[in-house]
Amino acid sequence: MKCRSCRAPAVIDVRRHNAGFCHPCFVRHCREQVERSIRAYDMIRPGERVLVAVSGGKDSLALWDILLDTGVDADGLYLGLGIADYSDESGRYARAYATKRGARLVEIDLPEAFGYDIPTGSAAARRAPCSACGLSKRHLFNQAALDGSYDVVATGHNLDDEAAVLFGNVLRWDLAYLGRQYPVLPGSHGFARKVKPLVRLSERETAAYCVLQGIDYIVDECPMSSGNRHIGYKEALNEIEARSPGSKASFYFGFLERVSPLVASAAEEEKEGLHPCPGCGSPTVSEICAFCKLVERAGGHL
Ligand code: Q46
Ligand code: ZN
Repeated sequence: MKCRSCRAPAVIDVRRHNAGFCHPCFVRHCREQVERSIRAYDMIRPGERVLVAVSGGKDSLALWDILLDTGVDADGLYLGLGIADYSDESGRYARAYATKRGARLVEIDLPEAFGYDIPTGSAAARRAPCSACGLSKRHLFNQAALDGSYDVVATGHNLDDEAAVLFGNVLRWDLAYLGRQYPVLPGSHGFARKVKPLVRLSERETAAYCVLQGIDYIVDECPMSSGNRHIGYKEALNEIEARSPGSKASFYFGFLERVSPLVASAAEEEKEGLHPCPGCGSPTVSEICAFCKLVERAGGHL
């Protein structure tokens, strides 16, 4: 197979685009896909400061790398979740990348700062590990962005992630979630803008990007991910994609273009009735916010 752009021997084929790429043209393809998303959804404006949520995995490191290479002012934020060896190792990859690039990595350690880790804290709070983890991440990434005067929080969600989340939301016809599922969530009082610049790249492309660019990342999955519903949705979509390449992209981008405008109001309604949490100041509709509730039940558990 030859490279679509320059006819040199291809190192990767992307069936969705019915194209092969050589190493330099593939790297350019990845950058172009990211820049295209940034422009199309007005994710990052010139001069803005970006905080990248870095897990040490392929997606977040590829994202950080592409943002730095395209001239975006991007620092990383690593959150220590206290998931035994997995956290130790993923932290090492995040730090090693930052050192290699001379980039700034902010670190927050959950056990140290809040007195709980995901395995014991989620059990104490009677929440599924991924639910306690997701809540902690959302809150702390946002808080760190506000504290550090960043304009934007960028996460490494890729096309496979977003298509799987969409699949789950459609299976349950969860209109509030569907209304919020968009590659950019605008900032508002107490919330930094959230963006997902990798939505035009698949998991396989971000992995290939890291391998070709010599970026070391944690390959192991989080040990708490078994039982995570999204894994099943991903497998189902992968089977469909194998039979008809491009299905995932048309499912997701068709939703963004044609359905998202119709359901956006479902999320708007939820915004009403927000007030600052007395514990942490984050906007919430409840008496105290979900994160403060989690810390109350899980914190000090170690
Ligand atoms: S880190 Fe956290 Fe994931 Fe592990 S506990 Fe679940 S949500 S699977 S992306
Ligand atoms: Zn709070």
